Amino acid sequence: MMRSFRQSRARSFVLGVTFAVCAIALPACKKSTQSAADQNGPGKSRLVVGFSQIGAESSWRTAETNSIRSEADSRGIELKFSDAQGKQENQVKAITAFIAQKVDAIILAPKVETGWEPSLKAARAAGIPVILVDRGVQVADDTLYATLIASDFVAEGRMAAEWLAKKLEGKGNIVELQGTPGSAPAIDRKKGFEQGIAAYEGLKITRSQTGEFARQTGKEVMEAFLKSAPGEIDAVYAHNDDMALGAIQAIEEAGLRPGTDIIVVSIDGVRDAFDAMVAGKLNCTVECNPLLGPLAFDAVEKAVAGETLPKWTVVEDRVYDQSVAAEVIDSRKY
Ligand code: GYE
Repeated sequence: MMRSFRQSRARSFVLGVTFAVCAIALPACKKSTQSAADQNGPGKSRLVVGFSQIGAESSWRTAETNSIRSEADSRGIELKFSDAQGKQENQVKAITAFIAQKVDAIILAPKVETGWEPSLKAARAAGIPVILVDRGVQVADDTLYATLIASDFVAEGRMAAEWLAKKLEGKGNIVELQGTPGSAPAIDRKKGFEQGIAAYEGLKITRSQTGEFARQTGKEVMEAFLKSAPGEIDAVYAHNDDMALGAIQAIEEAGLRPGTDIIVVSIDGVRDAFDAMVAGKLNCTVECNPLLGPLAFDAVEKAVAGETLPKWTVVEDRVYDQSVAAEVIDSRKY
């Protein structure tokens, strides 16, 4: 964990910083102090938090939105929700609006890694802590945000590569469907996967293009890959399940069997991915837990109380493949 932390985030985090590792579902991670609602008490105003969400490009993101909304509700926190419809400029505008509304804290899921300094500086000047969720940013000064709550995407990419290398016995042509260009998960999942396959001379990424983390775009890109290299694709590595599900459709429409003729591995672990594994069409998914509400509001309450937080709370993930899909599908929470 530490090694990949340094590799992937050295540019944005100071070394030696401490960070907490906890699995989202663990009660141990639950805040032990009172909730904001309790702290507010009768007559006191409740916390107001602005949440700038990227959009709804994937089922992962919808699950994240729901988790944050429901956690705010259960803590009696007023949530101002802004959906940026996939545009960073809308996120920048949302932050400006939250500052004008004098919110107590801002939760930001940043679309891409760069371009945030002016917004973060404005929030800091107004004394409003910013909690980053799900994706990291590149800033020269990491005190501009209170904490990042996210998975280790380099590790996820590496886990996908290791699983695939074993499945293909170290040999084969892989096509890659990348996430949103410039986003932390696209950059780091690519990096981790490349690190993971580097040990295998026979494994090659023969084509790589963005599918924007979206099912339809993933399908279209896969159609183009299949047309340009008929019979030459052994496996698909998709940076998220939605694109893998789109690719599966493209493979079927090309008259091939996804999961058998072409191996498919992806990341997220959403419900539809488990269904596709049970159906034998998706081979493997690396979990990326979107249920960030509890950790995000623990961080909000601590930041508002003036506590210093770890720079990165790593959400732990694991690999699921077809061999366990049927057994665990009913226990999935998203
Ligand atoms: O994997 C993908 C989504 O930022 C971790 O964004 C998130 C990613 C997730 O659209 O499905």
